[in-house]
Amino acid sequence: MTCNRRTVLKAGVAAAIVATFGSVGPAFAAKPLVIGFSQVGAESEWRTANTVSIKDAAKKDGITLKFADAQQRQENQVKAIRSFIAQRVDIIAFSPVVESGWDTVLREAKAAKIPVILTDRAVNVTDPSLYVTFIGSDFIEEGRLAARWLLERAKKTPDATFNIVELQGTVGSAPAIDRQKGFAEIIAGNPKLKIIRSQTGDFTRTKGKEVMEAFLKAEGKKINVLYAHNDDMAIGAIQAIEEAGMKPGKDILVISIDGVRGAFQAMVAGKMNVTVECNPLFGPQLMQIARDVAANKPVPKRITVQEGVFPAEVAAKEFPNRKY
Ligand code: GYE
Repeated sequence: MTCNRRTVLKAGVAAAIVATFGSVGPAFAAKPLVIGFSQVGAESEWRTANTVSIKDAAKKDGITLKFADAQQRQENQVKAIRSFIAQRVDIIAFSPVVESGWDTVLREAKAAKIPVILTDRAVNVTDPSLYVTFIGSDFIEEGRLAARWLLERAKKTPDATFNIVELQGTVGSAPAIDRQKGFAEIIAGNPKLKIIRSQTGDFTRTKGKEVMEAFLKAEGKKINVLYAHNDDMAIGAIQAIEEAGMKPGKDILVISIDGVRGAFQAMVAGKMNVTVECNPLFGPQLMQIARDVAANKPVPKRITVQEGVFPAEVAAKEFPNRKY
């Protein structure tokens, strides 16, 4: 008797669930996906936009995001990844601050059967099966595009030589290594274009300004071009150039990468000449890939983000369209 009543009751509850959710299966199966994400830090406008894009996309998709800020330190990222493994998240995603030194911790993730998605920056590992996929930009190509802009510009003044100072990104990071490589490849063998100083500014405004001050002290008016691996360093350097009594964008050409709003403002003000776009807004794409990986669907090993080049001439027109 009691047994029967319970059966009826159960059937009633199931019917109510079916009525509410359409079918019994998904209502019970819909456990939110949990992603552990280790971010590089908050070093630049680009990074801030990237963090917002990832957090917003997770929220919109009902994905639980465990977010850890590594403050530009690899050991913090290793700790965060180990804690994600201990918490048994469904997916680990991270933007590696530097390229090397990841084998051990990624082997631990693999042993725990937690798939790893790389975002933005690549790693140098001996076993590519340690991560499922990498979504990010082609940094070598960005460096090439920056140099090609300068080559075109140099054609306008065939007799001039261009002494270049380079502000590099974080030492050992994929964007610093590749942006240097791509740029060097294009100017190689051209006697008019010469890098006279190159030093890291760690992708920040403060360091960009400091290092540019040192460049100016050492080389002064010999400097014709600044090539910065990101906009924030370029914006810091612009201040240093102005404080040294020179005109950024005129006395010293300013070439940079990212395409953040601050760069567009600098171009509109005539203080920067060109920025090569590096798109940080891949949060929605990352969530889609995470869902595919969790569902065991095949995903490409390399997913490249599309981007453009924006010279100062188009800055005012493009500025209202910029989303970061
Ligand atoms: O260009 C820079 C940031 O890894 C692509 O990191 C990213 C770079 C970006 O700090 O602004």
